[in-house]
Amino acid sequence: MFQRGFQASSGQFQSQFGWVASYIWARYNNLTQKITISRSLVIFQDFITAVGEAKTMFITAHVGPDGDTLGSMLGFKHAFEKACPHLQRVDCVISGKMPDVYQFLPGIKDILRMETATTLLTEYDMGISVDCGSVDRLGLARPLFEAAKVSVNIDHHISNDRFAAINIVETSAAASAEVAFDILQTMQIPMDANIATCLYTGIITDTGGFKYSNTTAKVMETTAKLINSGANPEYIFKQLYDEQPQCQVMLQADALLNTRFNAEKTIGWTVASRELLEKHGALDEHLDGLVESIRRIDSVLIAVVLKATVDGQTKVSIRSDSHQIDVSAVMGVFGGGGHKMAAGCTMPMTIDEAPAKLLPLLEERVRQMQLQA
Ligand SMILES: [Mn+2]
Repeated sequence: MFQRGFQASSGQFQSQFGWVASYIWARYNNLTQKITISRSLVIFQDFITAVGEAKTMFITAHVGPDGDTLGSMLGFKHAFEKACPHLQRVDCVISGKMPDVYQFLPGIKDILRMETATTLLTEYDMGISVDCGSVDRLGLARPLFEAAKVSVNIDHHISNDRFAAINIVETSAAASAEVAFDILQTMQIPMDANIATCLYTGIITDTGGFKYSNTTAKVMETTAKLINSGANPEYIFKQLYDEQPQCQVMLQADALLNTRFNAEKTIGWTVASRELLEKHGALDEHLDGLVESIRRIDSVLIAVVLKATVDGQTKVSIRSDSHQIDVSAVMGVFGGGGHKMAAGCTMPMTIDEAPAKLLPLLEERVRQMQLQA
């Protein structure tokens, strides 16, 4: 299926005529379907060719992986292992810790960690980074990624700096999993329940449970196809959101009670020290979702959670509640990034020092927005 799918079509449209010719040809024949197919073939062409030529592949992602990161990695792994028998191995590897909440994902146990992996090759034919905006966020996996014969960057962050040989950065996509779905469709790799569960998880987590502005009609169409292929919405939702450990609920209640605000209450922030995590016997991942609770407060336009890292720096998680406030740009000032309304960075200072550096920039953003209104 895979062989027939991409070889016949790509040969016909791309190698001989290129995109412009195939577009004119399709218009001439009034075949809109062909236009769609040839457009995605142009975008994915180099990637599809590289997959066809690779014998060994590894897939990696940013440190501190989330549902989209892991879902996209595993979706690709399941799909390629099933549909590309010429691939001798598809290894998934991440740097750093993996949140427990994603243990339900099919194949999650096969994801290796750079810190402990002993079976990795020193050089792969193909290295794929998913859901990662810049190469330094690959952490310990970066050297392996850079050593690959072909490097690929598949992502949807607007801050992505196109760090690979092949870059597929679809900033209009809600999730990397949505991009992965489009690629697999173009390759005519059939969905199954495992692939669908992984990609569905990526989409539901990056759309905040289908409630952010990135929840487009296309997202819903993709999601419907994933459900038809075996993704179970009730099961996945329960795994992700309805089963929180007690330490998580208590930690977040504590941190939420200590939320601070500026005078107009347009900016709300809270601080999570290592001591606070220890007090509740909680891990870093148990702060997930806290920033949303602050953003939900009616007056708040920017919500921030400042977390102390083990090495004494400050990890910032930030949300905007207005389309007019681009928090990704503010995070860029500190070497971070993300999406317009959801972003983050690591500041090289303690959680006591960080607010004084960060808050004036946020105040300025709110002021600019109010002036424009
Ligand atoms: Mn993502």
